[in-house]
Amino acid sequence: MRKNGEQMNNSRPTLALRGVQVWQGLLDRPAQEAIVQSIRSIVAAAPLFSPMTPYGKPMSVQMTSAGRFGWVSDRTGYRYSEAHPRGTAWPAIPASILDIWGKVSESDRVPECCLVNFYRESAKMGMHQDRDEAEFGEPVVSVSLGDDGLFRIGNLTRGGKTESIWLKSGDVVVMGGDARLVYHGIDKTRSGSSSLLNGGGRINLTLRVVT
Ligand code: MD6
Ligand code: FE
Repeated sequence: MRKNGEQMNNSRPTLALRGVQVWQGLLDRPAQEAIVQSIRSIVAAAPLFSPMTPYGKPMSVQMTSAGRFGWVSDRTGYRYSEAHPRGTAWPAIPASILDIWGKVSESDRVPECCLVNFYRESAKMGMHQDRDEAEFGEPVVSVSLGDDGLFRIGNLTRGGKTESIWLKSGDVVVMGGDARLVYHGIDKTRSGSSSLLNGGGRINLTLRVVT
């Protein structure tokens, strides 16, 4: 929990869906452009790769990370790693991205991983829980940039009724508290819906405390 006087924030999420907070339009266009610039330097130091699922099929989303830990996936499974698949350390999480965590997370920890997901046309992400972290008391914060993405929110167990929302460029999602372990995924993106990224596509950043 936040200590008195630390990082006070008087804004509020615009929407809550099954306990998942959505801060629509939290980042204006200049803020989005600045973050895209910092993602370019992350990708220069730690190139995007297509993780292999344990089933031997590449994911449709390309990934890289910043921070002490990055998320990797290969035939031995999914895990956090202190090295990029090519063997190098991950770059630091840029301050402009850490600032978003400070605004919305209500945490006094610092994120140790910023996972960068890049969706080209027709990429999607199946329903999953984020449960490779040690501390489920800490939220996961996500930032959407570029094309709209159809975000589906389910339940604490697989299956059942779901609700969906289009996430737009500049929207921030906080998955914490009772909603920390809900199943969620991206069904599709709306190609050409944003002019933010040269060449189109969608970027989603997820900030996590890992240890
Ligand atoms: C995406 N997001 O928006 C995928 N996970 O592309 C996630 O998987 C996610 O948005 C945890 C918390 C928030 C998220
Ligand atoms: Fe997730």
